[in-house]
Amino acid sequence: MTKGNITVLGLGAMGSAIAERLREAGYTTTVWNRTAAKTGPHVAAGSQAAATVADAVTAGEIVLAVLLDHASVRERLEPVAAGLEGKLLVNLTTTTPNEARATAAWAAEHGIAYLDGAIMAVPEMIGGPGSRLLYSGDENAYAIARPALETLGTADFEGTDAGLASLKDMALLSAMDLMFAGLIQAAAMMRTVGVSAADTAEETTAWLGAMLPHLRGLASIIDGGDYRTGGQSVDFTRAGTASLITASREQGVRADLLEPQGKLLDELAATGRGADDWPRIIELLTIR
Ligand code: FVH
Repeated sequence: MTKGNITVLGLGAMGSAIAERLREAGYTTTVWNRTAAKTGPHVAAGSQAAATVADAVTAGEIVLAVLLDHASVRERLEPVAAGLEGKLLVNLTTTTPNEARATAAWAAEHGIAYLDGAIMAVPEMIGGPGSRLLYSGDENAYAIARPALETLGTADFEGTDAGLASLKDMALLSAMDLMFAGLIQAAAMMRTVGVSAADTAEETTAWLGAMLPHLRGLASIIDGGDYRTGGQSVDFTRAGTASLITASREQGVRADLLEPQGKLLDELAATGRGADDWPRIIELLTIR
């Protein structure tokens, strides 16, 4: 028994994984891709291919956009706004929060129920236990689409501001990027004495694993808003960061990845905050 008609726009690595999962879950799927040849394997597996975006939009009650970026979504959807009227559009394309809000406003103008999504998974994870997707925007649309969306992974509704899913996505990806940059820095330093990146990755994995519980302690200082809790101070951390920068340079390795934190700590010390807990850095990050 089929469960409904879902259109997937975009058959890159992620769109393909999503279309495949929806088929497995019993949905009738219509697929469209700019490079039409990519629809072949999906048609062979049971999907229908649409020749145009307009045809694809007509076929689905729910339309999932899984394109490259905000510009490609708007380029493809704006010409078919009339066809989307009364339908439910879920945009799983990575965008900034303001891009998501702009698309939500555009959808509202055209009578399109809009959900913005952020995928916290890689294509191989879709439908598996570790896959998590965030949604924000039209709550009623979320309630309707939820059974289908839950086949892709854990579904979390973040709120009616369409930018919220993207904001959390960007925040978590920021944390991830800084962590991965940390491995690059460590590997650059260790290879100066012949240690492989693989060995440094093993050591880094163990070390960061041991440090992860400290995230909650830092968060509690930030949420408390009192930066005199007796935690690790700006002065202490500043000296430590200065040592990291010096050690890196002594090994002939640029310290560009470490320097930004050093600069922020210097700024706090220069304004008389040296004895404060070092997470006070967060107060400098707000652009005023
Ligand atoms: N892959 C991943 O691990 C990440 C996980 C987190 C979420 N992202 C986001 O998902 C969106 C799609 O990513 P993807 O992995 O499918 O990306 P690609 O394999 O590069 O496929 C891109 C598709 O977009 C089509 N496309 C590009 N430009 C246009 C355009 N101007 N008009 C219409 N379609 C366009 C492209 O078509 P084609 O090149 O095959 O003709 C692909 O279908 C993305 O936002 C990630 O950030 C994935």
